[in-house]
Amino acid sequence: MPQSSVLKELESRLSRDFTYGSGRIIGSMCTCPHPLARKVYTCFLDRNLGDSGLSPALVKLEKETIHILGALLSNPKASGHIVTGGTEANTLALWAAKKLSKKNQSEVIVPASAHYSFDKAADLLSLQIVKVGLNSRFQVDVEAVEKAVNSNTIAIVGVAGTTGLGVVDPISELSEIAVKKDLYLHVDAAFGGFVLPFLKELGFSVPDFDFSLPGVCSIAIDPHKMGLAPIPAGGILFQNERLRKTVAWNVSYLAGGESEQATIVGTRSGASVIAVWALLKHLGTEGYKRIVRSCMRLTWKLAVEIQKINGLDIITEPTMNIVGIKSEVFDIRRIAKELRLRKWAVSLFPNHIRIVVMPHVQKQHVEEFLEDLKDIVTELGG
Ligand code: 0PR
Repeated sequence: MPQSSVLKELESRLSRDFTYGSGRIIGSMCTCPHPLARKVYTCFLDRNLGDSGLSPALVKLEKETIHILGALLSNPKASGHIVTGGTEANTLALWAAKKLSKKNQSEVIVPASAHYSFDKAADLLSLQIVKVGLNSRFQVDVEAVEKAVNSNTIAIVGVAGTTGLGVVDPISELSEIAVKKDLYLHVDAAFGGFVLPFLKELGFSVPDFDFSLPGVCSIAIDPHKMGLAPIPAGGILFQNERLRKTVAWNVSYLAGGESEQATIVGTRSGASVIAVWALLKHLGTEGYKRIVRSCMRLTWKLAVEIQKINGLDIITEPTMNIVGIKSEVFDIRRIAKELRLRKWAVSLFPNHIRIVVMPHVQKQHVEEFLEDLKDIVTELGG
């Protein structure tokens, strides 16, 4: 096929899919990449950090990127990488914990609200996941975590911005347990990492969740969620270089000479790293603060309006730009089905619909969504 026909066919076939730009995807944690990131990414598509000897300048850029993210998370000395996403970041954390554990130890304690990537990682690494229940505020029950610790435990996971509701676990209490029991503590801030520090800067009270707590060994923070970076861009930060080294491999024969890899994948996108660096430099604290502020304003508006609809309620006050819609009256699956028929891409959890007010979701989209929601409830007899 000539190039023009290939392009035409792709354009026509893919135009049927949902796009962020339409504002109809309101249940996703990704968004339209920032125009600068898009530009930079396409300029450097050929760069491969798997053969790092070829690109010493790019290696330096990744170190700078990690340094900036580390500073954002209270530890400029953190060591880590830009990876493919939260799943790789969480897997690397459990891998490091496993490598540091004693022989035959295999249990990892995670909140019931933890992302399914921990189940995947545990399956791959032959670890056992021990799921602990939540308190009335949907945070992990710290007492239950302490009770679950035994001689077989290798790590504890806390979530700063849960997938379903954006809730922050009591990480400082988990840190105390980790220090007391000498356990690895990983914090999954894949979503919250690009929200919480800026909420704090905006004057909101944000609980400690990062390397300011002595027990925190690693943090997942994803630029391809609220960082506005193109997919794939996750982040894994270890408290120090020694911890990062536990998952490092030396490869001797590469074109760029001997190289070290501390990621799961070998060949990996240098363009992703360059795009994240560019965004951190361009947007900076002020830029991300503006983005978080505008998402939060719309989130609160949405939460208030949902509570005014007969038969609907929110699960909990939003901590970040995520709202959980529940109903005591209607079947929430039915409402999700009706919303999907009206071309809203919502996310459905067992007891609630999750709305994520990402930067591509604008005021008019929220208003249109609320209108449809009201119509649906009326049709269902509310
Ligand atoms: N940790 C947390 C707290 C997450 O919420 C997620 C994904 C991950 C880790 C894993 O991240 P990766 O998907 O980057 O590996 N959270 C979203 C979710 O499962 C991912 C997502 C993104 C889903 C966009 C849908 C979508 O359209 O809901």
